[in-house]
Amino acid sequence: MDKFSDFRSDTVTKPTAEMRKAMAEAEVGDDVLGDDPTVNKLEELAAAVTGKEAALFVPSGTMGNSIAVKCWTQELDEVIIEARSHIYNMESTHMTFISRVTPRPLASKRGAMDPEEIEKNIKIPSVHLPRTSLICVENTHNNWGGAVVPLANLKAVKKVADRHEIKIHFDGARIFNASIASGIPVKEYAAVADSLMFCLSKGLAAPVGSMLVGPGDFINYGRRVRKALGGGMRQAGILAAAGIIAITKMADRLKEDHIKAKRLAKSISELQAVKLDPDDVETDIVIFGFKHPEISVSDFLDRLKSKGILALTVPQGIRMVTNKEVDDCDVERAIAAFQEILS
Ligand code: TLP
Repeated sequence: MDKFSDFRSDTVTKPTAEMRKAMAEAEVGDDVLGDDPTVNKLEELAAAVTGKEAALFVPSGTMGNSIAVKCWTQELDEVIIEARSHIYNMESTHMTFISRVTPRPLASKRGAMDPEEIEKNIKIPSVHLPRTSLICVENTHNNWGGAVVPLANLKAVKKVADRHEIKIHFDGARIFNASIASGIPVKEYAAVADSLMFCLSKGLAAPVGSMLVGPGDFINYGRRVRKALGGGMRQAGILAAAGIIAITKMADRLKEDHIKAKRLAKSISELQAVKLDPDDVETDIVIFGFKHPEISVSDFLDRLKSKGILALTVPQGIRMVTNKEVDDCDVERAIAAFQEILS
Protein backbone atom coordinates (compact mmCIF):
# COMPACT_ATOMS: atom_id res chain seq x y z
CA MET A 1 0.00 0.00 0.00
CA ASP A 2 1.80 3.13 -1.14
CA LYS A 3 -0.62 5.74 0.20
CA PHE A 4 -3.09 5.62 3.08
CA SER A 5 -6.25 7.63 3.51
CA ASP A 6 -5.70 8.73 7.07
CA PHE A 7 -8.84 9.29 9.18
CA ARG A 8 -7.23 8.79 12.59
CA SER A 9 -7.41 12.47 13.53
CA ASP A 10 -7.40 16.04 12.25
CA THR A 11 -3.96 16.26 13.87
CA VAL A 12 -2.39 14.34 10.97
CA THR A 13 -2.54 17.40 8.72
CA LYS A 14 0.61 18.76 7.08
CA PRO A 15 1.43 22.51 6.94
CA THR A 16 0.27 24.10 3.70
CA ALA A 17 2.73 25.52 1.13
CA GLU A 18 1.78 29.03 2.30
CA MET A 19 2.59 28.05 5.90
CA ARG A 20 5.96 26.58 4.93
CA LYS A 21 6.87 29.79 3.07
CA ALA A 22 5.79 31.99 5.99
CA MET A 23 7.78 29.78 8.38
CA ALA A 24 10.91 30.07 6.26
CA GLU A 25 10.61 33.85 6.11
CA ALA A 26 9.42 34.49 9.71
CA GLU A 27 11.05 37.27 11.67
CA VAL A 28 12.18 35.75 14.97
CA GLY A 29 13.65 36.62 18.38
CA ASP A 30 13.94 35.01 21.81
CA ASP A 31 10.33 34.54 22.92
CA VAL A 32 11.24 33.70 26.54
CA LEU A 33 12.59 37.27 26.67
CA GLY A 34 9.47 38.54 24.87
CA ASP A 35 11.51 39.40 21.77
CA ASP A 36 9.85 37.33 19.05
CA PRO A 37 7.77 39.68 16.87
CA THR A 38 5.92 36.84 15.10
CA VAL A 39 4.89 35.17 18.38
CA ASN A 40 3.78 38.58 19.69
CA LYS A 41 1.70 39.09 16.55
CA LEU A 42 0.09 35.63 16.89
CA GLU A 43 -0.74 36.27 20.55
CA GLU A 44 -2.33 39.65 19.71
CA LEU A 45 -4.34 38.00 16.93
CA ALA A 46 -5.57 35.16 19.18
CA ALA A 47 -6.66 37.65 21.85
CA ALA A 48 -8.50 39.76 19.25
CA VAL A 49 -10.27 36.80 17.59
CA THR A 50 -11.54 35.52 20.95
CA GLY A 51 -12.25 38.93 22.49
CA LYS A 52 -9.92 38.30 25.44
CA GLU A 53 -7.34 40.64 26.94
CA ALA A 54 -4.23 38.52 26.34
CA ALA A 55 -2.96 35.26 24.85
CA LEU A 56 -0.12 32.78 25.31
CA PHE A 57 1.38 30.53 22.62
CA VAL A 58 1.86 27.03 24.05
CA PRO A 59 3.35 23.88 22.50
CA SER A 60 0.16 21.79 22.83
CA GLY A 61 -3.50 21.83 23.78
CA THR A 62 -2.70 19.65 26.77
CA MET A 63 -0.21 22.22 28.06
CA GLY A 64 -2.73 25.04 27.51
CA ASN A 65 -5.37 23.17 29.53
CA SER A 66 -2.82 22.21 32.22
CA ILE A 67 -1.74 25.84 32.66
CA ALA A 68 -5.35 27.03 32.87
CA VAL A 69 -6.28 24.52 35.56
CA LYS A 70 -3.11 25.37 37.49
CA CYS A 71 -3.77 29.13 37.29
CA TRP A 72 -7.41 28.99 38.40
CA THR A 73 -7.11 26.48 41.27
CA GLN A 74 -5.28 25.77 44.51
CA GLU A 75 -4.33 22.39 45.98
CA LEU A 76 -7.27 20.72 47.78
CA ASP A 77 -9.79 22.28 45.34
CA GLU A 78 -12.32 20.37 43.24
CA VAL A 79 -13.03 20.96 39.54
CA ILE A 80 -16.35 20.17 37.87
CA ILE A 81 -15.79 18.55 34.50
CA GLU A 82 -17.82 16.66 31.89
CA ALA A 83 -17.40 12.88 32.25
CA ARG A 84 -16.24 12.18 28.67
CA SER A 85 -14.12 15.33 28.36
CA HIS A 86 -10.63 15.32 26.90
CA ILE A 87 -9.10 17.04 29.96
CA TYR A 88 -10.48 14.38 32.29
CA ASN A 89 -9.83 11.32 30.13
CA MET A 90 -7.01 11.95 27.69
CA GLU A 91 -4.46 14.35 29.17
CA SER A 92 -2.53 11.99 31.43
CA THR A 93 -4.25 13.21 34.60
CA HIS A 94 -2.56 16.61 34.78
CA MET A 95 -5.31 17.81 37.13
CA THR A 96 -4.00 15.54 39.86
CA PHE A 97 -0.37 15.40 38.67
CA ILE A 98 0.29 19.13 38.16
CA SER A 99 -2.51 21.03 39.92
CA ARG A 100 -3.20 18.50 42.69
CA VAL A 101 -6.97 19.07 42.47
CA THR A 102 -9.80 16.53 42.36
CA PRO A 103 -11.95 16.25 39.25
CA ARG A 104 -15.72 15.89 39.80
CA PRO A 105 -16.98 14.33 36.53
CA LEU A 106 -20.63 14.93 35.62
CA ALA A 107 -22.75 13.15 32.99
CA SER A 108 -24.06 15.20 30.08
CA LYS A 109 -26.30 15.22 27.05
CA ARG A 110 -23.85 15.19 24.14
CA GLY A 111 -21.36 17.33 26.06
CA ALA A 112 -23.91 19.74 27.56
CA MET A 113 -23.91 19.40 31.36
CA ASP A 114 -27.11 20.19 33.25
CA PRO A 115 -26.63 23.56 35.01
CA GLU A 116 -28.81 22.39 37.94
CA GLU A 117 -26.64 19.31 38.35
CA ILE A 118 -23.57 21.54 38.31
CA GLU A 119 -25.06 23.76 40.99
CA LYS A 120 -25.86 20.73 43.18
CA ASN A 121 -22.22 19.69 42.97
CA ILE A 122 -20.67 23.01 43.96
CA LYS A 123 -19.13 22.61 47.39
CA ILE A 124 -18.70 25.06 50.22
CA PRO A 125 -15.35 24.11 51.73
CA SER A 126 -15.22 22.66 55.23
CA VAL A 127 -12.89 20.47 57.19
CA HIS A 128 -14.26 17.56 55.12
CA LEU A 129 -15.08 19.14 51.79
CA PRO A 130 -13.01 20.72 49.04
CA ARG A 131 -13.69 24.13 47.54
CA THR A 132 -15.11 24.02 43.99
CA SER A 133 -13.05 26.61 42.13
CA LEU A 134 -13.41 25.77 38.44
CA ILE A 135 -15.80 24.35 35.84
CA CYS A 136 -14.35 23.01 32.58
CA VAL A 137 -16.40 22.83 29.38
CA GLU A 138 -15.47 21.49 25.93
CA ASN A 139 -16.74 22.50 22.47
CA THR A 140 -16.81 20.87 19.99
CA HIS A 141 -16.86 17.77 22.10
CA ASN A 142 -14.35 15.19 20.90
CA ASN A 143 -15.66 12.06 22.65
CA TRP A 144 -19.25 12.99 21.83
CA GLY A 145 -18.36 12.70 18.15
CA GLY A 146 -17.57 16.37 17.53
CA ALA A 147 -20.90 17.52 18.99
CA VAL A 148 -21.52 21.27 19.08
CA VAL A 149 -22.49 22.15 22.65
CA PRO A 150 -25.30 24.73 22.42
CA LEU A 151 -24.38 28.30 23.36
CA ALA A 152 -27.57 28.56 25.45
CA ASN A 153 -26.34 25.69 27.64
CA LEU A 154 -22.93 27.32 28.10
CA LYS A 155 -24.61 30.61 29.04
CA ALA A 156 -26.72 28.81 31.65
CA VAL A 157 -23.54 27.21 33.06
CA LYS A 158 -21.95 30.67 33.25
CA LYS A 159 -24.92 31.99 35.26
CA VAL A 160 -24.38 29.26 37.84
CA ALA A 161 -20.62 29.90 37.89
CA ASP A 162 -21.13 33.66 38.33
CA ARG A 163 -23.60 33.12 41.18
CA HIS A 164 -20.96 31.10 43.04
CA GLU A 165 -17.94 33.17 41.88
CA ILE A 166 -16.41 30.14 40.17
CA LYS A 167 -14.23 30.38 37.05
CA ILE A 168 -14.89 28.60 33.74
CA HIS A 169 -12.15 27.19 31.54
CA PHE A 170 -13.17 26.30 27.98
CA ASP A 171 -11.36 23.51 26.11
CA GLY A 172 -11.96 24.93 22.65
CA ALA A 173 -9.43 22.71 20.86
CA ARG A 174 -11.93 22.75 17.96
CA ILE A 175 -13.75 26.02 18.70
CA PHE A 176 -13.46 27.06 15.04
CA ASN A 177 -15.33 23.89 14.04
CA ALA A 178 -18.09 24.81 16.53
CA SER A 179 -18.22 28.31 15.12
CA ILE A 180 -18.35 27.23 11.47
CA ALA A 181 -20.99 24.57 12.17
CA SER A 182 -23.26 26.85 14.23
CA GLY A 183 -22.60 30.22 12.58
CA ILE A 184 -21.89 31.66 16.04
CA PRO A 185 -18.69 33.77 16.21
CA VAL A 186 -15.80 32.37 18.28
CA LYS A 187 -16.00 35.53 20.45
CA GLU A 188 -19.52 34.66 21.59
CA TYR A 189 -18.44 31.23 22.75
CA ALA A 190 -15.32 32.67 24.42
CA ALA A 191 -17.49 35.18 26.32
CA VAL A 192 -19.01 32.39 28.44
CA ALA A 193 -15.60 31.49 29.86
CA ASP A 194 -12.83 33.16 31.83
CA SER A 195 -10.17 31.36 29.79
CA LEU A 196 -10.15 29.38 26.57
CA MET A 197 -7.66 27.12 24.84
CA PHE A 198 -7.79 26.46 21.10
CA CYS A 199 -5.54 24.34 18.90
CA LEU A 200 -3.74 25.51 15.77
CA SER A 201 -2.50 22.02 14.97
CA LYS A 202 -5.77 20.19 14.34
CA GLY A 203 -8.03 20.93 11.36
CA LEU A 204 -6.34 24.33 10.95
CA ALA A 205 -3.20 22.48 9.76
CA ALA A 206 -0.41 24.29 11.65
CA PRO A 207 2.41 21.88 12.55
CA VAL A 208 2.60 22.72 16.29
CA GLY A 209 0.91 24.80 18.91
CA SER A 210 -2.17 26.00 20.74
CA MET A 211 -3.32 29.30 22.19
CA LEU A 212 -4.45 30.02 25.75
CA VAL A 213 -6.45 33.24 26.09
CA GLY A 214 -7.86 35.11 29.08
CA PRO A 215 -7.38 38.13 31.34
CA GLY A 216 -3.95 39.84 31.35
CA ASP A 217 -2.96 38.85 34.90
CA PHE A 218 -4.01 35.22 34.25
CA ILE A 219 -1.84 35.10 31.12
CA ASN A 220 1.12 36.72 32.97
CA TYR A 221 0.94 34.03 35.62
CA GLY A 222 0.34 31.40 32.92
CA ARG A 223 3.58 32.49 31.23
CA ARG A 224 5.46 31.65 34.43
CA VAL A 225 3.68 28.28 34.69
CA ARG A 226 4.52 27.56 31.03
CA LYS A 227 8.22 28.18 31.79
CA ALA A 228 8.05 25.95 34.88
CA LEU A 229 6.56 23.15 32.74
CA GLY A 230 9.39 23.50 30.22
CA GLY A 231 7.23 25.17 27.59
CA GLY A 232 9.25 28.37 27.17
CA MET A 233 10.36 28.34 23.53
CA ARG A 234 13.05 30.54 21.99
CA GLN A 235 12.79 31.46 18.26
CA ALA A 236 9.22 30.18 18.21
CA GLY A 237 8.22 32.69 15.51
CA ILE A 238 8.97 29.94 12.98
CA LEU A 239 6.00 28.03 14.42
CA ALA A 240 3.87 31.10 15.13
CA ALA A 241 4.08 32.10 11.44
CA ALA A 242 2.10 28.97 10.55
CA GLY A 243 -0.30 29.67 13.42
CA ILE A 244 -1.14 33.10 11.99
CA ILE A 245 -2.12 31.50 8.68
CA ALA A 246 -4.08 28.80 10.56
CA ILE A 247 -6.27 31.48 12.16
CA THR A 248 -6.59 33.89 9.24
CA LYS A 249 -6.85 31.50 6.27
CA MET A 250 -7.80 28.01 7.39
CA ALA A 251 -10.81 28.39 9.67
CA ASP A 252 -13.29 29.05 6.88
CA ARG A 253 -12.54 25.89 5.01
CA LEU A 254 -13.44 23.63 7.94
CA LYS A 255 -16.91 23.47 6.44
CA GLU A 256 -15.50 21.20 3.73
CA ASP A 257 -14.43 18.74 6.44
CA HIS A 258 -17.92 18.82 7.93
CA ILE A 259 -19.49 18.03 4.55
CA LYS A 260 -17.08 15.10 4.10
CA ALA A 261 -17.85 13.73 7.58
CA LYS A 262 -21.59 13.90 6.91
CA ARG A 263 -21.18 12.10 3.59
CA LEU A 264 -19.13 9.34 5.26
CA ALA A 265 -21.62 9.02 8.14
CA LYS A 266 -24.67 8.79 5.88
CA SER A 267 -23.18 6.00 3.78
CA ILE A 268 -21.67 3.83 6.48
CA SER A 269 -24.72 4.14 8.77
CA GLU A 270 -26.63 2.07 6.19
CA LEU A 271 -24.44 -0.94 6.94
CA GLN A 272 -25.77 -3.34 9.55
CA ALA A 273 -22.57 -3.65 11.57
CA VAL A 274 -22.32 0.13 12.01
CA LYS A 275 -24.25 1.77 14.85
CA LEU A 276 -24.50 5.45 13.99
CA ASP A 277 -27.14 8.13 13.60
CA PRO A 278 -25.81 10.41 10.83
CA ASP A 279 -27.81 13.30 12.30
CA ASP A 280 -25.42 13.22 15.27
CA VAL A 281 -22.48 14.09 13.01
CA GLU A 282 -22.27 17.89 13.18
CA THR A 283 -18.61 18.62 12.47
CA ASP A 284 -15.50 16.66 11.36
CA ILE A 285 -15.60 13.70 13.79
CA VAL A 286 -17.49 10.47 13.13
CA ILE A 287 -17.68 8.03 16.06
CA PHE A 288 -19.66 4.83 15.61
CA GLY A 289 -20.31 1.56 17.38
CA PHE A 290 -19.33 -1.61 15.52
CA LYS A 291 -20.91 -5.03 16.00
CA HIS A 292 -20.48 -7.92 13.58
CA PRO A 293 -21.01 -11.64 14.25
CA GLU A 294 -17.62 -12.60 12.76
CA ILE A 295 -15.46 -9.47 12.69
CA SER A 296 -14.13 -7.84 15.87
CA VAL A 297 -13.33 -4.11 16.04
CA SER A 298 -9.59 -4.74 15.81
CA ASP A 299 -10.04 -7.21 12.88
CA PHE A 300 -12.14 -4.61 11.13
CA LEU A 301 -9.50 -1.90 11.61
CA ASP A 302 -6.86 -4.31 10.22
CA ARG A 303 -9.04 -5.04 7.19
CA LEU A 304 -9.63 -1.34 6.62
CA LYS A 305 -5.87 -0.79 6.85
CA SER A 306 -5.21 -3.48 4.26
CA LYS A 307 -7.47 -1.43 1.95
CA GLY A 308 -5.53 1.75 2.72
CA ILE A 309 -7.90 3.27 5.30
CA LEU A 310 -6.66 4.28 8.77
CA ALA A 311 -9.11 4.72 11.66
CA LEU A 312 -8.82 4.65 15.47
CA THR A 313 -10.47 2.67 18.27
CA VAL A 314 -12.06 4.76 21.01
CA PRO A 315 -14.10 3.63 24.05
CA GLN A 316 -17.36 4.12 22.12
CA GLY A 317 -16.20 2.12 19.09
CA ILE A 318 -14.35 3.50 16.10
CA ARG A 319 -13.42 7.12 15.30
CA MET A 320 -12.81 8.67 11.90
CA VAL A 321 -11.99 12.36 11.42
CA THR A 322 -12.07 14.14 8.07
CA ASN A 323 -9.60 16.77 6.97
CA LYS A 324 -9.00 18.36 3.64
CA GLU A 325 -5.38 19.24 4.44
CA VAL A 326 -4.44 15.56 4.58
CA ASP A 327 -2.97 14.54 1.22
CA ASP A 328 -5.39 11.70 0.76
CA CYS A 329 -8.43 11.88 3.04
CA ASP A 330 -10.61 10.16 0.49
CA VAL A 331 -14.14 9.60 1.78
CA GLU A 332 -15.30 7.71 -1.34
CA ARG A 333 -12.40 5.29 -0.96
CA ALA A 334 -13.32 4.75 2.70
CA ILE A 335 -16.99 4.09 1.84
CA ALA A 336 -15.95 1.56 -0.84
CA ALA A 337 -13.67 -0.22 1.67
CA PHE A 338 -16.51 -0.45 4.23
CA GLN A 339 -18.85 -1.89 1.60
CA GLU A 340 -16.31 -4.45 0.38
CA ILE A 341 -15.59 -5.70 3.90
CA LEU A 342 -19.14 -5.67 5.24
CA SER A 343 -21.53 -6.53 2.43
N1 TLP B 1 -7.07 15.37 20.79
C1 TLP B 1 -6.35 14.40 20.02
C2 TLP B 1 -5.96 13.17 20.88
O1 TLP B 1 -5.45 13.52 22.10
C3 TLP B 1 -7.06 12.23 21.09
C4 TLP B 1 -7.19 13.96 18.85
O2 TLP B 1 -6.63 13.26 17.98
O3 TLP B 1 -8.38 14.29 18.80
N2 TLP B 1 -8.72 19.03 23.83
C5 TLP B 1 -9.36 18.30 22.90
C6 TLP B 1 -10.84 18.40 22.79
C7 TLP B 1 -8.63 17.47 22.03
O4 TLP B 1 -9.29 16.75 21.12
C8 TLP B 1 -7.22 17.42 22.14
C9 TLP B 1 -6.41 16.51 21.26
C10 TLP B 1 -6.59 18.21 23.13
C11 TLP B 1 -7.39 19.00 23.96
C12 TLP B 1 -5.12 18.19 23.37
O5 TLP B 1 -4.39 18.75 22.33
P1 TLP B 1 -2.84 18.32 22.09
O6 TLP B 1 -2.88 17.00 21.38
O7 TLP B 1 -2.30 19.43 21.26
O8 TLP B 1 -2.19 18.22 23.42
